[in-house]
Amino acid sequence: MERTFIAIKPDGVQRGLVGEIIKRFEAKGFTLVGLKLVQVTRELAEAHYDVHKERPFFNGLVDFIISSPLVAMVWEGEGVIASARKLIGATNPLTAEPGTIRGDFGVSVGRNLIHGSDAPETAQKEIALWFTDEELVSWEASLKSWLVE
Ligand code: D4T
Repeated sequence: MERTFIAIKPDGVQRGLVGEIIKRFEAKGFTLVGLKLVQVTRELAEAHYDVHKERPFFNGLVDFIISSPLVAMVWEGEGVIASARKLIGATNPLTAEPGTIRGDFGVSVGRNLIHGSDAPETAQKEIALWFTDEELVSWEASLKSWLVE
């Protein structure tokens, strides 16, 4: 079953949006298989955003990610990677559609509340970067037969 890495960034935690954000993934019908509050090290933040290391916003982004705790999660479900990106909305919250997390709660690209893996390869890489196998729990929701044919 497909899995994706989702992080509620420090602004989402500081603004008290953890419950609201988790609620949306639960309500959609995805299954939470990993969850932890993390004070991220600079090393981990740089590894996570390695693909952006030449971009002008890289240092500010890393400083932001390590400025306060974030909530790291793994969610499971059919099509969860692409669907999570839709729930999250466009990178710039000002252009993100209303109804998406960024569209409903954000105004700035540098404070866009949440991260979600953008493809199967990145999901796999990010899950391995943020979680050990022991931290992930495989379980079947009793609601499953009411969510999936
Ligand atoms: P993430 O990776 O956080 O889910 O965001 P996106 O996938 O939607 O967008 P991204 O990889 O292009 O950007 C990564 C991260 O950098 C911040 N950012 C981005 C920023 O601070 N300034 C910028 O100009 C851009 C493009 C926001 C998300």
